[in-house]
Amino acid sequence: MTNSSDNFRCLALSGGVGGAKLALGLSKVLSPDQLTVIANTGDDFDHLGFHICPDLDTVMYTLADLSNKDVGWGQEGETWHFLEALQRFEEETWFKLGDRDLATHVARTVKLGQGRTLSEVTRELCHGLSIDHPIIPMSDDTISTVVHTDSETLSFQHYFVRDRCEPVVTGFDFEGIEDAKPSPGFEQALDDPNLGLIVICPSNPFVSVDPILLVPGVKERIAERKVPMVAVSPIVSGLAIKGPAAKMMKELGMPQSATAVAEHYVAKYGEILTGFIIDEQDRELATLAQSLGLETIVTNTVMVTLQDRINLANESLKFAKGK
Ligand code: FO1
Repeated sequence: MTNSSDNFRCLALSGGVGGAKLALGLSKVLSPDQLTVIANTGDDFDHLGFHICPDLDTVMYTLADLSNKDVGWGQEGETWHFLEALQRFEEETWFKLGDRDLATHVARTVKLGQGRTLSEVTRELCHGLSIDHPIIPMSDDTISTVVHTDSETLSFQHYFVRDRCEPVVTGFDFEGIEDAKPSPGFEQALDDPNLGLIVICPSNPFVSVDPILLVPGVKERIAERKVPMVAVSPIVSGLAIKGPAAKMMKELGMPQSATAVAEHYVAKYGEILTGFIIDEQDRELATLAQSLGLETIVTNTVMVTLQDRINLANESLKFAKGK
């Protein structure tokens, strides 16, 4: 542990694959009492009778060292007997549910059906996977990301997986967000007197980070607390490390750069965002990010090895208050 102060707490906000990598790095340097990971639930959907929470599952599998490292989602060493058998009945098989992964969706769906909240169910799933660090949904209320495209409006997984992010995006909505509340664990973490840092993991700004920060009351709570908040750019050298972030930026008429990510965050969360981390390949953009009023660190953000994840976690922690 590099940050041994018992009364330091860090909150990491994460989407799927990229965010989970940094969450893993943070979990290697912070104890379960010091780190809480909040996952986006805007990607959640009901499919084939199951309630599926892709970002929660990706973070869980990553911290449990069960994740499929090639694609980032699902479990390592999967078999696909369920999906192959399902195909015979001409049911939808575009969303690849592996046999091991399926157990998570069955367990979640059964437990939710018994009346537990998503937070309670996620705690039980984490316990079953022997995960010590708290992984908490952003809300127990249903918030569904929809993608507006130049031809139609699509639910997130239809856009992302079924249509392979091919449609041209024109905007996003988070259905249900106006009436949603942060989950109890999210509220507790935001109110923790020892909260010393919020890390926005290198996740998609539009469909992973925005839904978390736009849950009513979250921005206001962060502003009241005056806790440093640092964002790690998911864009390196004009490309997204994973996923459609750069393609979305182009289609939304934005430059595809780390600075444009910083501008997006400053426009939306300027009063609460204090720091920005960009990759050393984008070193020349550091002064631009600084000119937006953000304390900026240039470091390696491309997380290939576990040590890369730990190094980036340690760089993020440099922004903490009261270390
Ligand atoms: N992503 C894909 O690109 N194709 C899939 O078939 C797929 C299946 C899948 C199953 C379970 C799960 O938890 C995630 C899955 N994902 C799949 C990933 C996921 O839909 C996206 O990566 C996230 O929603 C974006 O963060």
